Amino acid sequence: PKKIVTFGEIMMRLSTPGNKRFVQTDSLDITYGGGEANVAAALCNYGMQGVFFSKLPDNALGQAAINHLRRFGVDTQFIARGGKRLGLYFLEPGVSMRSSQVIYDRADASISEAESGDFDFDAIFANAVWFHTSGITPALSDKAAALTLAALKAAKAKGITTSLDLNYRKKLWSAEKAREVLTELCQYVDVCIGPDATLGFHAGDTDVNLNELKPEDYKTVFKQMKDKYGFQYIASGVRESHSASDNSISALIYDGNEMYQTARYDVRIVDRVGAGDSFASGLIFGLLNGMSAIDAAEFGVAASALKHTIPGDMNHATLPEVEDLVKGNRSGKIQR
Ligand code: KDG
Repeated sequence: PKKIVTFGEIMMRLSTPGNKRFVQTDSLDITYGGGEANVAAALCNYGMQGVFFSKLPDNALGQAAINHLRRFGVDTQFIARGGKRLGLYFLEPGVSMRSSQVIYDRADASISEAESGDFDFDAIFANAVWFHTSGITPALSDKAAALTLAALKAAKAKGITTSLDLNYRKKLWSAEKAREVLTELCQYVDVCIGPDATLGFHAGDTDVNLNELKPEDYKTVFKQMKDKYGFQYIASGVRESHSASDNSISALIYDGNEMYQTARYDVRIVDRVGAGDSFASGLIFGLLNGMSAIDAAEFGVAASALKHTIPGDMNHATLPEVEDLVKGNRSGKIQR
């Protein structure tokens, strides 16, 4: 199978059961997730060799996060052990008119203190065909930002295709800092993913009001970004939120000439955390398997639609299920 490497943080997620609010719950459900870990897990589900590297504490909680990844068959051999702690995040899922709430408790997590000596990039990237990371990881600390840059450079030096999901997290850093750091990282990125392409990052470079951008206007922004950074593709999910329980989703992909929009799906939300990572992994899977840009984006958005129906950060949808949905064999798909 093709080897795809991802790098980032995996956290323990503690979520309230049964639509309870944080202030009323007496118990919390445990799972594990993190943008790039979610991508590695989904790619393993599609039969690829997903390798996730990070740093986790040398205690039972670090081991539990590794064991979770192993359920999917993720290759965890390059995860460094040590440092202070496992990052946590608390989730109060939203429903109807009540939005989801996220509280991070991830300061001083082992990955934020990791250094290049923790990782052997030659071994990690040997025989790999793709490297994926996100804008979450460089937001964790200056050290994590330096590692993200070093990993992207090492991957590019080996001729590996790279993708970055911008994944802007305003709770982790300011728009100014994000723009500064991501601008440098983007020099080493082939496939740029994320509607956040527009937020706090590119915003300073254009007079378009990005919050009011319509899909047809994205082409202008995507073209500017491609010209500036030389991306091969820029892709973005498009989400229309009807309530915390119902969304319509589709995606856009720009190849330097054409902008394509996928079919739209009306989804009832069971859990939408990781839906963007499902899009990214589907897109990567499609591009790696010879699909055209639009077909890869169609695969990604179908995978993302299915993720909305599955609890937890990681996508347990199978390859035949995603393919079936792309073919229109299930309800909820609205042709473009
Ligand atoms: O994309 C999903 C992630 O947001 C989730 O798994 C948690 O990595 C996470 C984060 O930093 O929010």
